[in-house]
Amino acid sequence: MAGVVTRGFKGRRDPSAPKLPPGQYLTRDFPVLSAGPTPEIPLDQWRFTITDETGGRHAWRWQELLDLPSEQPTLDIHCVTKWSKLGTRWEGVSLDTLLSSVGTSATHALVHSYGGYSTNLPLADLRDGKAWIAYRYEGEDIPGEHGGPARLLVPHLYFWKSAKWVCGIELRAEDTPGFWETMGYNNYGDPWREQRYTGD
Ligand SMILES: Nc1nc2c(c(=O)[nH]1)N[C@H]1C(S)=C(S)[C@@H](COP(=O)(O)O)O[C@H]1N2
Ligand SMILES: [Mo]
Repeated sequence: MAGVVTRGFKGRRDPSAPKLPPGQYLTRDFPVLSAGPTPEIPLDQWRFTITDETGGRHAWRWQELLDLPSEQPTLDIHCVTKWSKLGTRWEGVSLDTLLSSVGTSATHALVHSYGGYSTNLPLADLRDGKAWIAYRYEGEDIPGEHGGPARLLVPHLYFWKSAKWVCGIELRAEDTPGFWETMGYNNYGDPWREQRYTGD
């Protein structure tokens, strides 16, 4: 499993590797895909909480998130509805930074959003420079419709894993499917293996 993730991840740093996963087309605009209305989150009430498998809570307020060291990744994103967008520029905090203060032996993560959305993935897919809590897009605050004030970015998986309006991550000893994963979408969602639906 770890070998497969590593191979796919390194493959996209190779300039000769294809940039578009199978079945995807390129788009220049930025479609909005939301399963519900855009929630309003006043920044003085905003929290991001990591809950570990023993119930321990690690929470950051808005200013505490901004005070952490940030990164400016440039990412290719791939929606399961087949659009891909290359070279999007973001700013945010690596999950490695957030998880460094959290001792855990959990294997899975269930990500939660303001508004009720959720999505699941192996905890390993949030580590080693593969995931961020982002708060800037192309040099501006992330627009509300695209997940502002802050969203998860996990660009090596289909974009439904990149929870908009993220409010927390539950670390778990077992895997628990999220919103789309209970509705027939693939549990893992690797675009390079075209894992769109259950059974792919
Ligand atoms: N909270 C929340 N996050 C979400 C979604 C959603 O409906 N709610 N949609 C997902 C899907 S299917 C995609 S393709 C991307 C879309 O992000 P965008 O609207 O910024 O393009 O957000 C993902 N994150
Ligand atoms: Mo999507």
